[in-house]
Amino acid sequence: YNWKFVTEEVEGQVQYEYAQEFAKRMNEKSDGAVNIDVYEFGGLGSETNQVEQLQSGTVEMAVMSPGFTGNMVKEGQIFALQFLFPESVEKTQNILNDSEALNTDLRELYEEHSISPLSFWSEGAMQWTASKEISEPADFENFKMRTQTSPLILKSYEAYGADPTPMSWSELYTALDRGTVEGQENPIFFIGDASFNEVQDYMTMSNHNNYVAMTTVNTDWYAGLDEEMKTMVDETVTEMQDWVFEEQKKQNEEYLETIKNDTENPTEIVELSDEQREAFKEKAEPVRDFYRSEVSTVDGKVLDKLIEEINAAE
Ligand code: 6CS
Repeated sequence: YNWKFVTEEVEGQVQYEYAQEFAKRMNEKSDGAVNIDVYEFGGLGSETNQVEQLQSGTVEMAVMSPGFTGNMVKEGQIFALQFLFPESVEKTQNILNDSEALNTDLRELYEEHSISPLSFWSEGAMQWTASKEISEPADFENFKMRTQTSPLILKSYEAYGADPTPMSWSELYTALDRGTVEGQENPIFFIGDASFNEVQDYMTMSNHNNYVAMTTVNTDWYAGLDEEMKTMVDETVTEMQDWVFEEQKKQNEEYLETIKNDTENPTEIVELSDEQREAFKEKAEPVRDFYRSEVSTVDGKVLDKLIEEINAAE
């Protein structure tokens, strides 16, 4: 067996290291029968190109961010809703592992587009970096914010009064440097590894959302696997949930120190008070109704079920 596994990140970053570890485990378990080539981001095009490659079966496996599938799988934009999941990455990960709304209902909606998400996992809590201090919604007024391509992510920043622009992360460093955009959201490890802190002066510890990625396979290819191989894939996907939790935790902790200790390119860390966080939450809340009425193709059913699961978990 020779499979291709594409990721949206580069060597050292969580998605890429995940895919390498996955490949290693599959190779060992199959006594060398399964060889998976892991592709770094960039070699096969943009994040959106990679979605198309998985759908067509050019690649068998991909780590994919729902933030790049929103124009197609509307429901997947659920992850754009800010302050929905708990602030704790651990609690969020447990919900991602057990959620029927995601692992059954949302999965079926992706499968209509030949994408089978086998697991959902967090790459950490997201923070805002910016060219100015962001500590209340008014600071976002007309602020040029870079986002991924899902329309609901843009909508979420418009709710704060911002002026969002979707782009691939491959263009982001230069765009921040030139001021084409003034800020962005990502987990800390990614901000540090991609050096966005070099071209940003502030990082708000907003924890406004968890970054969620999916381990995906081409639906027809997966259905065609023999039972033994399918079981091996499924088991490895399950094992990897704990592995990736530890990996993101380590990387996010390490990069926070790196960013704090970078005296050459200092970044001011902005902590939000409960009141300040509440002000963002208030603005974010109505986006859920917009999701239910304008985005969802199933009357918000996946969201309502997920909210029940989140409430039960908390
Ligand atoms: O901001 C982005 O678009 C990128 N962020 C992460 C954490 N992974 C890949 C993604 O393309």
